[in-house]
Amino acid sequence: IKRDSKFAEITEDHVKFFKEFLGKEASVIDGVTKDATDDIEPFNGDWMRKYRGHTKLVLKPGSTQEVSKILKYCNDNMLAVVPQGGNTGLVGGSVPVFDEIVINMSRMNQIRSFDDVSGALVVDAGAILEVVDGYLAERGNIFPLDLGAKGSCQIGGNVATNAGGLRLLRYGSLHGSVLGIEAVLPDGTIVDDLSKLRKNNTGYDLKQLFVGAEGTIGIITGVSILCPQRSKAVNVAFLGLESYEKVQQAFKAAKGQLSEILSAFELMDNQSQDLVQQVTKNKRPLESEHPFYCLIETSGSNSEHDNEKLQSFLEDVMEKEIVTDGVVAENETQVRNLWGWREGIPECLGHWGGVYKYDLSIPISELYSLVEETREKVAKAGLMGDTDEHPVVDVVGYGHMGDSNLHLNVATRRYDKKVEKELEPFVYEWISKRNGSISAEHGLGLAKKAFIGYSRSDTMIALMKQIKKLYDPKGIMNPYKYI
Ligand code: FAD
Ligand code: 2HG
Ligand code: ZN
Repeated sequence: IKRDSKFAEITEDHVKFFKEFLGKEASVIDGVTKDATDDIEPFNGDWMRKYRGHTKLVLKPGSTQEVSKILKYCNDNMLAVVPQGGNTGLVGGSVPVFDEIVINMSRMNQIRSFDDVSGALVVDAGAILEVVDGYLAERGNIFPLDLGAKGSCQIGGNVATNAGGLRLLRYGSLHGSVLGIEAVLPDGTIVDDLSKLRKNNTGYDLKQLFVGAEGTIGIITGVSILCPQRSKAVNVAFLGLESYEKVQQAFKAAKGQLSEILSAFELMDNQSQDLVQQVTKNKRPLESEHPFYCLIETSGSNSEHDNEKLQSFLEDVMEKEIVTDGVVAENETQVRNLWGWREGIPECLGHWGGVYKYDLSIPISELYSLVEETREKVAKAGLMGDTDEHPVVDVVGYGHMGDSNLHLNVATRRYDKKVEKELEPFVYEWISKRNGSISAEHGLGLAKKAFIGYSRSDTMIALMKQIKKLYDPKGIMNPYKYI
């Protein structure tokens, strides 16, 4: 792709305007009037080290009013922008492609209000997920989303990507838990829809458009969200299984026997666990190796009762030889340790250099076949080997079994066109044939933009383009991405 010449180039006058009203030094990183390369680089590169932009200006607004003023000015002057949260997104959506201005939300990080009766929390978009969840924990509540990047990702980024995470099975999608949104449109208009109530059937539910819009129609500045009570009893089991067939049986049994206390059912193949071990050097949770592992979490109100339920579930699935081996965490440290084997996968896989990531919705019966077929294809092409000539380290599968969401990851020594050609469009065609989704929870960004047609019809894409045009007629919001 080429830089769109309709966008203006940033000048010293533009920078002067921003500096005047944003005031504080820390809120403008200026690479236009001076060399600020070192300070700017972290905002240009993404978490996977796969995408790199060339912005010369990073703005950090401190209020909704400031966001409004920035966007109005950019819109009037045809300056393209990229909204940026914690920059942990996995589709290259949060970094510029060319010289778009980065609008980084990290300074807007206050908790605005919390109602401990209704559970409605109102928070600035730039607040960090783990910090917000810590605040809620002190009050006996929980944020209805959790994911491995919690230490860096922001609520605004989570909502903008409609992140799914580790407990969607229990707490549902953000489309259900977000109660309201405050956002700024490209022309500076502030949309104040920060409702704290669950119900409001008076017309189109416009806030939903911002959930998963990836910064293409406006900047989210505040979020109101329903936060459930934190469960007093959390139990975690880690199981070893001999086939994907048995994983499915275990999932069905878990839903039946653990029903209302089941809060996560995560899948990991042995290959993924092997790579995690190579990086962390930690001792694996089970004595011997198994082709598949499941992490099951229960969250309920009565520890003894929940434990009993989990134990009898385990006895049952082991007696029926669905599960070969298993371990139950006995304390907080063990809970964290077992979760580490699941949550740590994305970070460990990056260890070798590059990872091709596919985040897919697949009918559950066929979910793992794609990993096997891909592994075979990559091996046949002579790419497997973890050497300079055969750069692929391994093809692994893991993910949110409870949501039919597979993460197919191909760990490689470097990003390499030969590897990419083996994987694409193969993976997308495979998904399309099964009416799956080529992006279950990470979004489109730059990485998946070209492939939206594998999951959406021409009619739907045309409607999306109309929405984009309506909200952002000049096209300054996160250009070159999404649709
Ligand atoms: P960024 O990466 O900064 O931005 C993401 C997108 O949102 C960009 O397009 C950006 O322009 C836009 N954006 C950001 N803030 C705003 C705003 N205020 N207004 C408008 N647009 C905005 N995702 C899952 O769904 N489930 C997981 O389990 C999961 N686990 C992860 C684990 C790891 C280790 C990592 C690195 C990522 C994981 N992700 C997961 C990816 C996920 O999308 C992000 O972690 C998170 O939701 C993005 O938040 P962020 O603040 O970092 O947003
Ligand atoms: C997870 O579930 C994240 O761990 C990341 O969604 C998945 O890196 C990936 O492919
Ligand atoms: Zn995920």
